[in-house]
Amino acid sequence: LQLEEVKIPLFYGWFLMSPANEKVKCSAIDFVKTLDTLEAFKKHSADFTGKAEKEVDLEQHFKAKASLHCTTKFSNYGKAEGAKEYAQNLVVKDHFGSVSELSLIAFFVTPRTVGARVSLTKEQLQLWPVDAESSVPGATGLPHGSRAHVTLACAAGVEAVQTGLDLLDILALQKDGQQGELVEMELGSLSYYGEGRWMLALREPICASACFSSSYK
Ligand code: 2AM
Repeated sequence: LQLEEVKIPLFYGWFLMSPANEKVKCSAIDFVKTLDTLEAFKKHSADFTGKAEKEVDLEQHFKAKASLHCTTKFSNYGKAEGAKEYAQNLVVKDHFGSVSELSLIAFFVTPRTVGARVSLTKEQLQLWPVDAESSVPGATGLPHGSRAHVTLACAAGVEAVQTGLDLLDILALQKDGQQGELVEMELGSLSYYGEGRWMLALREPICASACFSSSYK
């Protein structure tokens, strides 16, 4: 048997540890269930169903993710741009296997995805690729780290990569000064940005322990 060259993973990220993983999943389910009962949401259910008056069962609409993480670099086994440089970055090597706290500051829902926005610390930002935002049209000018998120669920046929794009889309609307309808909830204030886009800014951020590591599948 010959030793092969070390392969670059599919992606790097912070993987939520137990019990944080379960805590975040439960909070997300609670939020989605509550959202579904709100009059403000029902008024716009056509964004999800395509038909006026037809209600949407959000729990049916989405398929929840089992193990949660916040992707830093999607390397695609070395095929993605900058994958090799990221793997060789000393900060990445030094932090590999380290545990830190992720701060979840908002939940968001679109007809495609459910996610949690992550606010990265200065140290965590060192692991954030320089082009994570600038590589997305429409997201130029958003601060480094804006795209950081945890994918909680996707609608049928939707790939997880969509969650970060949905987040950037909402942040670009916020930056343009669009302040949608506001609904005060126990967890924080909920805003509607049109086309089925909702964001709940959490009154109290959710803290989740996570391990910086990589995944091969
Ligand atoms: P996510 O970070 O929004 O969850 C494996 O596919 C992981 O890498 C998923 O968690 C996924 O999305 C993320 N991912 C897939 N393709 C990506 C891409 N092109 N850019 C950034 N992240 C990607």
